[in-house]
Amino acid sequence: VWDAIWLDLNAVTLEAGAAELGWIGDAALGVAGGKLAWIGPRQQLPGPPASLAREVHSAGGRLATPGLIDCHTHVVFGGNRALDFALRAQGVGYQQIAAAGGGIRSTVKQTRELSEDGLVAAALPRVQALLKDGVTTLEIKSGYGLDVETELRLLRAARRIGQLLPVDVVPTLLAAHALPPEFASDRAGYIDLLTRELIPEAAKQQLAVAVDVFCERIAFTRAECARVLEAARAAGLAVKVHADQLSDMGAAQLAAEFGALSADHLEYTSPAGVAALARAGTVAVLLPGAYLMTGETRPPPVAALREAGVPMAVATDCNPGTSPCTSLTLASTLSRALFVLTADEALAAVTRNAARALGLAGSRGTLQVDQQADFCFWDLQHPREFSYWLGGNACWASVHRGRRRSYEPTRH
Ligand code: DI6
Ligand code: FE
Repeated sequence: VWDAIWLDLNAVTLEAGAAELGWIGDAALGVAGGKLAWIGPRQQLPGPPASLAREVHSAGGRLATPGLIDCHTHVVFGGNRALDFALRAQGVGYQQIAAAGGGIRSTVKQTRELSEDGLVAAALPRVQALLKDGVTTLEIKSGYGLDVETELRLLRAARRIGQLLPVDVVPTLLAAHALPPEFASDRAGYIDLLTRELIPEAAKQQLAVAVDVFCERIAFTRAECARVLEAARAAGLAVKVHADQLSDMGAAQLAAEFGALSADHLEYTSPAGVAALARAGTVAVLLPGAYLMTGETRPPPVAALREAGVPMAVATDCNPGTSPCTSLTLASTLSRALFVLTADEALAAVTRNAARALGLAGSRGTLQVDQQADFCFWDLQHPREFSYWLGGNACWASVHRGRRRSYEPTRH
Protein backbone atom coordinates (compact mmCIF):
# COMPACT_ATOMS: atom_id res chain seq x y z
CA VAL A 1 0.00 0.00 0.00
CA TRP A 2 1.25 3.46 -0.91
CA ASP A 3 1.34 6.32 1.59
CA ALA A 4 -0.73 8.61 -0.62
CA ILE A 5 -2.27 9.01 -4.01
CA TRP A 6 -3.00 12.30 -5.77
CA LEU A 7 -5.86 12.48 -8.29
CA ASP A 8 -7.56 15.14 -10.44
CA LEU A 9 -4.46 16.58 -12.07
CA ASN A 10 -2.71 17.01 -15.38
CA ALA A 11 0.98 16.19 -15.13
CA VAL A 12 4.08 17.11 -17.10
CA THR A 13 6.81 14.59 -16.35
CA LEU A 14 9.76 16.44 -17.96
CA GLU A 15 11.12 13.03 -18.88
CA ALA A 16 14.05 13.56 -21.27
CA GLY A 17 13.00 13.32 -24.90
CA ALA A 18 9.27 12.95 -24.19
CA ALA A 19 6.95 14.90 -26.52
CA GLU A 20 5.06 17.89 -25.02
CA LEU A 21 7.14 17.68 -21.84
CA GLY A 22 5.61 14.25 -21.15
CA TRP A 23 2.06 15.56 -20.75
CA ILE A 24 -0.36 13.15 -19.02
CA GLY A 25 -4.00 14.30 -18.92
CA ASP A 26 -6.13 13.15 -15.95
CA ALA A 27 -3.10 11.63 -14.26
CA ALA A 28 -2.54 9.98 -10.88
CA LEU A 29 0.55 10.12 -8.67
CA GLY A 30 1.36 7.45 -6.08
CA VAL A 31 3.82 8.16 -3.27
CA ALA A 32 5.55 5.65 -0.98
CA GLY A 33 8.50 6.13 1.36
CA GLY A 34 9.17 9.66 0.10
CA LYS A 35 9.50 8.50 -3.49
CA LEU A 36 7.24 8.39 -6.51
CA ALA A 37 5.79 4.88 -6.62
CA TRP A 38 3.49 5.33 -9.60
CA ILE A 39 2.61 7.87 -12.28
CA GLY A 40 0.33 7.50 -15.28
CA PRO A 41 -3.19 8.06 -16.58
CA ARG A 42 -5.75 7.55 -13.82
CA GLN A 43 -7.64 4.85 -15.78
CA GLN A 44 -4.51 2.69 -15.72
CA LEU A 45 -4.25 2.63 -11.92
CA PRO A 46 -3.96 -1.01 -10.83
CA GLY A 47 -7.07 -0.76 -8.61
CA PRO A 48 -9.52 1.60 -6.92
CA PRO A 49 -7.55 4.50 -5.31
CA ALA A 50 -8.74 3.82 -1.76
CA SER A 51 -7.42 0.26 -1.99
CA LEU A 52 -3.99 1.43 -3.21
CA ALA A 53 -3.05 4.09 -0.65
CA ARG A 54 -3.72 5.15 2.93
CA GLU A 55 -4.56 8.73 1.86
CA VAL A 56 -6.34 9.91 -1.27
CA HIS A 57 -5.99 13.60 -2.22
CA SER A 58 -7.53 15.67 -4.98
CA ALA A 59 -5.55 18.37 -6.77
CA GLY A 60 -8.75 19.91 -8.15
CA GLY A 61 -7.78 19.59 -11.81
CA ARG A 62 -4.52 21.55 -11.43
CA LEU A 63 -1.25 21.23 -13.33
CA ALA A 64 1.48 19.12 -11.67
CA THR A 65 5.21 19.58 -12.35
CA PRO A 66 8.35 18.26 -10.70
CA GLY A 67 9.35 20.31 -7.65
CA LEU A 68 11.41 23.31 -8.73
CA ILE A 69 15.19 23.32 -8.26
CA ASP A 70 17.00 26.61 -7.72
CA CYS A 71 20.53 25.56 -8.68
CA HIS A 72 22.39 28.85 -8.04
CA THR A 73 21.80 31.11 -5.02
CA HIS A 74 23.76 33.18 -2.52
CA VAL A 75 20.75 33.48 -0.22
CA VAL A 76 22.66 33.57 3.11
CA PHE A 77 24.07 37.06 3.76
CA GLY A 78 23.84 40.01 6.11
CA GLY A 79 22.30 43.40 5.25
CA ASN A 80 21.42 44.34 1.71
CA ARG A 81 22.73 46.54 -1.11
CA ALA A 82 19.75 48.74 -1.91
CA LEU A 83 22.16 51.66 -1.76
CA ASP A 84 24.39 50.14 -4.49
CA PHE A 85 21.31 49.81 -6.68
CA ALA A 86 20.51 53.48 -6.15
CA LEU A 87 24.13 54.39 -7.02
CA ARG A 88 23.93 52.41 -10.24
CA ALA A 89 20.87 54.45 -11.20
CA GLN A 90 23.12 57.52 -10.92
CA GLY A 91 25.52 55.98 -13.40
CA VAL A 92 28.07 54.33 -11.11
CA GLY A 93 28.86 50.91 -12.59
CA TYR A 94 28.83 47.56 -10.77
CA GLN A 95 32.55 47.02 -11.41
CA GLN A 96 33.31 50.62 -10.37
CA ILE A 97 31.55 50.13 -7.03
CA ALA A 98 33.46 46.87 -6.51
CA ALA A 99 36.81 48.49 -7.36
CA ALA A 100 36.12 51.23 -4.79
CA GLY A 101 35.84 48.57 -2.05
CA GLY A 102 32.02 48.42 -2.07
CA GLY A 103 30.01 45.71 -3.72
CA ILE A 104 30.66 42.17 -2.48
CA ARG A 105 33.07 43.48 0.17
CA SER A 106 30.38 45.64 1.78
CA THR A 107 28.17 42.55 2.16
CA VAL A 108 31.17 40.69 3.61
CA LYS A 109 31.43 43.30 6.34
CA GLN A 110 27.76 42.93 7.27
CA THR A 111 27.91 39.15 7.05
CA ARG A 112 30.94 38.71 9.31
CA GLU A 113 29.03 40.53 12.07
CA LEU A 114 26.31 37.87 12.22
CA SER A 115 26.30 34.66 14.25
CA GLU A 116 25.10 31.41 12.71
CA ASP A 117 21.64 32.08 14.22
CA GLY A 118 21.69 35.62 12.85
CA LEU A 119 22.56 34.37 9.38
CA VAL A 120 19.77 31.80 9.47
CA ALA A 121 17.26 34.41 10.67
CA ALA A 122 18.30 36.81 7.89
CA ALA A 123 17.95 34.16 5.19
CA LEU A 124 14.74 32.42 6.35
CA PRO A 125 12.20 34.87 4.87
CA ARG A 126 13.99 34.76 1.50
CA VAL A 127 14.06 30.98 1.53
CA GLN A 128 10.41 30.82 2.57
CA ALA A 129 9.51 33.00 -0.42
CA LEU A 130 11.39 30.63 -2.73
CA LEU A 131 9.63 27.62 -1.21
CA LYS A 132 6.15 29.11 -1.45
CA ASP A 133 6.85 29.62 -5.14
CA GLY A 134 7.63 25.92 -5.61
CA VAL A 135 11.32 25.32 -4.82
CA THR A 136 11.95 21.89 -3.29
CA THR A 137 15.76 21.73 -3.79
CA LEU A 138 17.93 24.77 -3.17
CA GLU A 139 21.61 25.30 -3.82
CA ILE A 140 23.21 27.77 -1.39
CA LYS A 141 26.70 29.20 -1.87
CA SER A 142 28.94 30.69 0.77
CA GLY A 143 31.09 33.59 -0.41
CA TYR A 144 30.39 36.54 1.89
CA GLY A 145 32.73 35.41 4.67
CA LEU A 146 36.07 35.20 2.85
CA ASP A 147 37.85 33.81 5.90
CA VAL A 148 37.92 30.22 7.14
CA GLU A 149 35.68 30.74 10.13
CA THR A 150 32.96 32.80 8.43
CA GLU A 151 32.85 30.68 5.26
CA LEU A 152 32.29 27.56 7.39
CA ARG A 153 29.66 29.44 9.42
CA LEU A 154 27.81 30.31 6.22
CA LEU A 155 27.83 26.66 5.19
CA ARG A 156 26.55 25.60 8.62
CA ALA A 157 23.78 28.20 8.34
CA ALA A 158 22.86 26.77 4.93
CA ARG A 159 22.68 23.29 6.41
CA ARG A 160 20.48 24.54 9.27
CA ILE A 161 18.04 26.04 6.79
CA GLY A 162 17.56 22.59 5.28
CA GLN A 163 16.84 21.21 8.76
CA LEU A 164 14.35 23.96 9.65
CA LEU A 165 12.36 24.04 6.42
CA PRO A 166 10.99 21.35 4.09
CA VAL A 167 13.62 21.75 1.38
CA ASP A 168 16.82 19.93 0.38
CA VAL A 169 19.80 22.29 0.59
CA VAL A 170 22.84 21.67 -1.60
CA PRO A 171 25.79 23.61 -0.11
CA THR A 172 28.57 25.06 -2.29
CA LEU A 173 31.80 26.70 -1.10
CA LEU A 174 32.41 29.96 -2.99
CA ALA A 175 35.30 31.41 -1.00
CA ALA A 176 36.90 32.52 -4.28
CA HIS A 177 34.21 35.18 -4.70
CA ALA A 178 36.26 38.33 -3.98
CA LEU A 179 39.65 39.10 -2.51
CA PRO A 180 39.16 39.92 1.19
CA PRO A 181 40.67 43.23 2.39
CA GLU A 182 43.18 41.44 4.67
CA PHE A 183 44.81 39.92 1.58
CA ALA A 184 44.69 43.04 -0.60
CA SER A 185 48.44 42.84 -1.19
CA ASP A 186 48.76 39.04 -1.04
CA ARG A 187 46.56 37.39 -3.65
CA ALA A 188 48.58 34.17 -3.61
CA GLY A 189 48.27 34.02 0.16
CA TYR A 190 44.49 33.97 -0.07
CA ILE A 191 44.53 31.20 -2.70
CA ASP A 192 46.92 29.25 -0.44
CA LEU A 193 44.49 29.65 2.46
CA LEU A 194 41.66 28.23 0.34
CA THR A 195 43.60 25.33 -1.13
CA ARG A 196 45.52 24.29 2.00
CA GLU A 197 43.04 25.02 4.75
CA LEU A 198 39.47 25.94 3.87
CA ILE A 199 38.67 23.47 1.08
CA PRO A 200 40.10 20.44 2.91
CA GLU A 201 38.29 21.49 6.11
CA ALA A 202 34.92 22.04 4.40
CA ALA A 203 35.27 18.63 2.75
CA LYS A 204 36.28 16.91 5.97
CA GLN A 205 33.30 18.35 7.84
CA GLN A 206 31.06 17.54 4.86
CA LEU A 207 29.81 21.10 4.78
CA ALA A 208 30.02 21.49 1.00
CA VAL A 209 29.42 19.18 -1.95
CA ALA A 210 30.92 21.54 -4.53
CA VAL A 211 33.37 24.41 -4.92
CA ASP A 212 32.57 27.44 -7.08
CA VAL A 213 34.87 30.27 -8.24
CA PHE A 214 34.20 33.77 -9.62
CA CYS A 215 36.49 34.03 -12.66
CA GLU A 216 36.44 37.73 -13.51
CA ARG A 217 38.65 40.81 -13.62
CA ILE A 218 37.14 42.12 -10.37
CA ALA A 219 37.57 38.69 -8.77
CA PHE A 220 40.06 35.93 -9.74
CA THR A 221 42.13 35.06 -12.81
CA ARG A 222 41.87 31.80 -14.70
CA ALA A 223 45.14 30.60 -13.17
CA GLU A 224 43.99 31.41 -9.63
CA CYS A 225 40.65 29.71 -10.25
CA ALA A 226 42.42 26.65 -11.65
CA ARG A 227 44.40 26.27 -8.42
CA VAL A 228 41.20 26.44 -6.37
CA LEU A 229 39.43 23.92 -8.61
CA GLU A 230 42.38 21.51 -8.41
CA ALA A 231 42.13 21.60 -4.63
CA ALA A 232 38.39 20.96 -4.91
CA ARG A 233 38.98 17.92 -7.08
CA ALA A 234 41.68 16.63 -4.73
CA ALA A 235 39.19 16.91 -1.86
CA GLY A 236 36.60 14.95 -3.84
CA LEU A 237 34.25 17.89 -4.35
CA ALA A 238 32.34 18.79 -7.52
CA VAL A 239 33.18 21.95 -9.42
CA LYS A 240 31.21 24.98 -10.65
CA VAL A 241 32.32 28.26 -12.26
CA HIS A 242 30.88 31.80 -12.37
CA ALA A 243 31.95 32.21 -15.97
CA ASP A 244 32.20 35.13 -18.39
CA GLN A 245 29.56 37.27 -16.64
CA LEU A 246 31.20 40.65 -17.27
CA SER A 247 33.92 39.82 -19.80
CA ASP A 248 35.20 36.87 -21.84
CA MET A 249 37.69 35.29 -19.48
CA GLY A 250 37.78 31.93 -21.26
CA ALA A 251 36.05 30.75 -18.11
CA ALA A 252 33.62 28.44 -19.90
CA GLN A 253 36.67 26.58 -21.24
CA LEU A 254 38.09 26.44 -17.71
CA ALA A 255 34.82 24.94 -16.45
CA ALA A 256 34.90 22.37 -19.24
CA GLU A 257 38.55 21.44 -18.52
CA PHE A 258 37.60 20.63 -14.95
CA GLY A 259 34.47 18.70 -15.94
CA ALA A 260 32.37 21.23 -14.03
CA LEU A 261 28.75 20.39 -13.29
CA SER A 262 27.85 23.87 -14.48
CA ALA A 263 29.18 27.11 -15.91
CA ASP A 264 27.03 30.02 -14.80
CA HIS A 265 26.10 33.44 -16.31
CA LEU A 266 27.95 33.14 -19.70
CA GLU A 267 26.98 36.55 -21.16
CA TYR A 268 30.45 36.99 -22.73
CA THR A 269 31.18 33.34 -23.58
CA SER A 270 32.72 32.88 -27.04
CA PRO A 271 31.80 30.21 -29.63
CA ALA A 272 34.89 28.25 -28.48
CA GLY A 273 33.55 28.38 -24.92
CA VAL A 274 30.17 27.03 -26.04
CA ALA A 275 31.87 24.18 -27.93
CA ALA A 276 33.93 23.30 -24.85
CA LEU A 277 30.82 23.15 -22.65
CA ALA A 278 29.13 20.88 -25.18
CA ARG A 279 32.08 18.47 -25.26
CA ALA A 280 32.30 18.35 -21.46
CA GLY A 281 28.55 17.89 -20.86
CA THR A 282 28.61 20.90 -18.55
CA VAL A 283 25.24 22.58 -17.89
CA ALA A 284 24.84 26.27 -18.79
CA VAL A 285 23.14 28.05 -15.88
CA LEU A 286 21.51 31.29 -17.04
CA LEU A 287 20.79 34.05 -14.52
CA PRO A 288 18.39 36.62 -15.98
CA GLY A 289 17.89 38.40 -12.63
CA ALA A 290 21.55 39.47 -12.54
CA TYR A 291 21.45 40.45 -16.22
CA LEU A 292 18.38 42.60 -15.61
CA MET A 293 19.50 44.30 -12.41
CA THR A 294 23.01 45.16 -13.60
CA GLY A 295 21.62 46.72 -16.78
CA GLU A 296 23.56 44.23 -18.91
CA THR A 297 22.69 44.43 -22.59
CA ARG A 298 24.56 41.42 -23.95
CA PRO A 299 22.56 38.21 -23.46
CA PRO A 300 24.26 34.81 -23.17
CA PRO A 301 24.65 32.94 -26.49
CA VAL A 302 21.40 30.99 -26.14
CA ALA A 303 21.02 30.10 -29.82
CA ALA A 304 24.58 28.71 -29.91
CA LEU A 305 24.07 26.77 -26.66
CA ARG A 306 20.85 25.29 -28.04
CA GLU A 307 22.49 24.45 -31.35
CA ALA A 308 25.43 22.77 -29.60
CA GLY A 309 23.11 20.75 -27.35
CA VAL A 310 24.32 22.29 -24.09
CA PRO A 311 21.60 21.74 -21.45
CA MET A 312 20.33 25.08 -20.13
CA ALA A 313 19.22 25.69 -16.55
CA VAL A 314 17.87 28.92 -15.05
CA ALA A 315 18.28 30.05 -11.43
CA THR A 316 17.47 33.10 -9.29
CA ASP A 317 21.13 33.86 -8.34
CA CYS A 318 19.45 35.30 -5.21
CA ASN A 319 22.10 37.69 -3.86
CA PRO A 320 22.16 41.22 -2.47
CA GLY A 321 24.33 42.82 -5.13
CA THR A 322 23.04 41.83 -8.54
CA SER A 323 19.92 39.71 -8.16
CA PRO A 324 17.72 40.25 -5.10
CA CYS A 325 15.27 37.75 -6.59
CA THR A 326 13.21 35.37 -4.46
CA SER A 327 11.04 33.79 -7.15
CA LEU A 328 12.26 31.05 -9.47
CA THR A 329 9.11 31.26 -11.58
CA LEU A 330 9.89 34.94 -12.15
CA ALA A 331 13.44 33.99 -13.21
CA SER A 332 11.91 31.44 -15.57
CA THR A 333 9.67 34.08 -17.18
CA LEU A 334 12.62 36.50 -17.42
CA SER A 335 14.63 33.84 -19.25
CA ARG A 336 11.98 33.89 -21.95
CA ALA A 337 11.59 37.66 -22.09
CA LEU A 338 15.31 38.52 -21.97
CA PHE A 339 17.08 35.44 -23.38
CA VAL A 340 14.26 34.08 -25.60
CA LEU A 341 14.15 30.57 -24.21
CA THR A 342 11.09 28.64 -25.38
CA ALA A 343 8.33 27.80 -22.90
CA ASP A 344 9.48 24.17 -22.84
CA GLU A 345 13.11 25.17 -22.30
CA ALA A 346 12.17 27.56 -19.49
CA LEU A 347 10.34 24.81 -17.57
CA ALA A 348 13.05 22.19 -18.13
CA ALA A 349 15.56 24.84 -17.00
CA VAL A 350 14.17 24.94 -13.45
CA THR A 351 13.50 21.20 -13.13
CA ARG A 352 15.35 18.53 -15.15
CA ASN A 353 18.35 20.61 -16.21
CA ALA A 354 18.67 22.30 -12.82
CA ALA A 355 18.91 18.83 -11.24
CA ARG A 356 21.70 18.02 -13.64
CA ALA A 357 23.53 21.26 -12.76
CA LEU A 358 23.67 19.93 -9.19
CA GLY A 359 24.64 16.38 -10.15
CA LEU A 360 21.23 15.17 -8.93
CA ALA A 361 19.55 14.07 -12.16
CA GLY A 362 19.24 10.53 -10.81
CA SER A 363 17.00 11.51 -7.91
CA ARG A 364 14.93 14.54 -8.96
CA GLY A 365 13.92 17.01 -11.64
CA THR A 366 11.39 14.76 -13.39
CA LEU A 367 8.21 12.93 -12.42
CA GLN A 368 9.30 9.33 -12.84
CA VAL A 369 8.99 6.25 -10.64
CA ASP A 370 11.74 6.06 -7.99
CA GLN A 371 12.52 9.77 -8.16
CA GLN A 372 12.15 11.66 -4.91
CA ALA A 373 8.47 12.59 -4.43
CA ASP A 374 8.91 16.35 -4.92
CA PHE A 375 6.15 18.00 -6.95
CA CYS A 376 4.11 21.17 -7.26
CA PHE A 377 0.51 21.89 -8.19
CA TRP A 378 -0.15 25.10 -10.09
CA ASP A 379 -3.24 27.18 -10.79
CA LEU A 380 -2.36 27.06 -14.48
CA GLN A 381 -4.09 25.47 -17.45
CA HIS A 382 -1.12 24.78 -19.69
CA PRO A 383 2.64 24.40 -19.11
CA ARG A 384 3.39 27.39 -21.36
CA GLU A 385 1.67 29.57 -18.74
CA PHE A 386 4.31 28.52 -16.22
CA SER A 387 6.88 31.00 -17.55
CA TYR A 388 4.35 33.60 -18.67
CA TRP A 389 3.18 35.32 -15.46
CA LEU A 390 5.51 38.08 -14.32
CA GLY A 391 5.37 37.80 -10.54
CA GLY A 392 2.45 36.64 -8.46
CA ASN A 393 2.47 33.06 -7.30
CA ALA A 394 0.40 30.36 -8.95
CA CYS A 395 1.74 27.58 -6.72
CA TRP A 396 -1.32 26.08 -5.00
CA ALA A 397 0.52 23.40 -3.06
CA SER A 398 3.80 21.54 -3.10
CA VAL A 399 4.98 18.18 -1.86
CA HIS A 400 8.50 17.50 -0.60
CA ARG A 401 9.67 13.90 -0.01
CA GLY A 402 6.04 12.82 -0.23
CA ARG A 403 4.72 15.31 2.34
CA ARG A 404 2.54 18.32 1.60
CA ARG A 405 4.45 21.35 2.86
CA SER A 406 3.71 24.21 5.15
CA TYR A 407 6.40 26.82 5.45
CA GLU A 408 6.77 27.67 9.13
CA PRO A 409 10.20 26.67 10.46
CA THR A 410 10.31 23.72 12.87
CA ARG A 411 12.21 24.32 16.12
CA HIS A 412 15.78 23.09 16.24
N1 DI6 B 1 28.21 37.13 -9.69
C1 DI6 B 1 27.10 37.72 -9.27
O1 DI6 B 1 26.25 38.19 -10.00
C2 DI6 B 1 27.06 37.70 -7.82
N2 DI6 B 1 28.24 36.98 -7.52
C3 DI6 B 1 28.89 36.70 -8.61
O2 DI6 B 1 29.94 36.10 -8.63
C4 DI6 B 1 27.08 39.07 -7.24
C5 DI6 B 1 27.42 39.05 -5.80
C6 DI6 B 1 27.31 40.42 -5.20
O3 DI6 B 1 27.46 41.46 -5.87
O4 DI6 B 1 27.08 40.45 -3.96
FE1 FE C 1 26.04 34.03 -8.52
